[in-house]
Amino acid sequence: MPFSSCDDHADGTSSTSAQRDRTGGESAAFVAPRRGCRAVLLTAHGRGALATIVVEGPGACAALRTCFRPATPQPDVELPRDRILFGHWQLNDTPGSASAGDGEELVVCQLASDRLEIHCHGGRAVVAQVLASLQRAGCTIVSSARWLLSRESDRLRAEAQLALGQAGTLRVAGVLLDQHRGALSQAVARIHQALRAGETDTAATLLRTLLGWAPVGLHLTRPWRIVIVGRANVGKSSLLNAVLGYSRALVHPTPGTTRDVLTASTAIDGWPVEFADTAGSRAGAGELERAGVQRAAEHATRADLILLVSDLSAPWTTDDQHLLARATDLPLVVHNKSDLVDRPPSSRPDGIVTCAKTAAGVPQLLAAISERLVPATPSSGTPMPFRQTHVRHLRRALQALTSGHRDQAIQSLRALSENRMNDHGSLPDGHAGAMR
Ligand SMILES: Nc1nc2c(ncn2[C@@H]2O[C@H](COP(=O)(O)OP(=O)(O)OP(=O)(O)O)[C@@H](O)[C@H]2O)c(=O)[nH]1
Ligand SMILES: [Mg+2]
Repeated sequence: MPFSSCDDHADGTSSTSAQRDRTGGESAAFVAPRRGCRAVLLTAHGRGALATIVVEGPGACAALRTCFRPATPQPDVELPRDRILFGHWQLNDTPGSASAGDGEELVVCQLASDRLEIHCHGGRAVVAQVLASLQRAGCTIVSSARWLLSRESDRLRAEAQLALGQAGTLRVAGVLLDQHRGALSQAVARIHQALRAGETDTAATLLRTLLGWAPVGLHLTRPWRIVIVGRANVGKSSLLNAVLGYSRALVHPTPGTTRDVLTASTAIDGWPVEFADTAGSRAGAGELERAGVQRAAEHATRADLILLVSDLSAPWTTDDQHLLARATDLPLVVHNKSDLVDRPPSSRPDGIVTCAKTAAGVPQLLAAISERLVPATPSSGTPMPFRQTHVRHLRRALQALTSGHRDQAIQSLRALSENRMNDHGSLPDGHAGAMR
């Protein structure tokens, strides 16, 4: 984004000198930084239909007025309260610049004397430029993470609100909403209470239950990765297409068709997943094909689930057996091309029988995948850790508890709920993009 965050200034002021406003309103040229006035993008980062920006603090209205012209002129600096005003936003007020005079139509609503909301198109460029002009008008651009944490005393709830911006499906959004409503905070408080009361067994049980949901919780903002492997020509790409319901991957009778890793996102039972189709292994493969197979193997090491596809009309070979043995966790075996055999041979490992050509067996395959990824369905309001930091602190607490260090366990839980950020105004672990 072309604007720079001024969060880190000790006095909370912006370092960017404003340029002259050519729209006839308050001049933004050399505007003194408005101490305490801040602007924050509330909607998720990235492209969207709409974006919402909050401007708040002393001088919020004056800052907004340097760029915004209501369609119906308003006499006062302050705009009428709680009224949605349509108008023009001067996007670039740098005299002589190629885009000087560019503008954007948007709506503004003044909610309090020092708090306004701007609703504009959600494209990255528009959002970046509106924020940049607010910065030129003296506002400090604050990350949504910093803003939320400064308003919300419950850190875990604030984090859930931020994570909601990354929810890929309604189902994961529902689980995150539960955490935002306090499910995780209350569970942590209960453990705390048990620890303080000396009920260490109860605390350990509660910790284990909470940690048991970590494999689901950690995927609420990141899809499960499913990697499709198998010998060449067994129907891996056909199966991917059958699962997706559209022709994503190239399919051909010639073995060695897929060379590179090809990914596609979808949802199974409302859980977000990313499939990766890979190059099939076979004897006599050339250098390029072997490089593809190597890449497939690397990808498989990062998988949450491996689908090992085999051809039911061909014998189960040592290559299939090798692929089965190499997978770190037990892969889900798929016996494809069922239409080519009258009766599935018995001398093969258990698996799902499919015909990628007709999509027969695909519903069963999806059910099996869902069962593997989320073995127990969380009921409404189930607390679950959804960030690596949560899992780390909970594990530490459990470890301390099982080694008889109750105080350390309490400390780890405190660290989990503490409302603290690092010096850069972001939360101190992964998901950096979302938390920025
Ligand atoms: N009869 C039948 N043919 C299938 C089935 N699935 C795939 N095929 C055919 O098998 C051939 C290979 O299919 P692909 O999906 O390209 O196989 P692949 O495993 O991705 O092959 P590589 O990319 O070369 O590793 C194509 O001619 C498909 O039409 C099936 O269930 N039944
Ligand atoms: Mg293929």
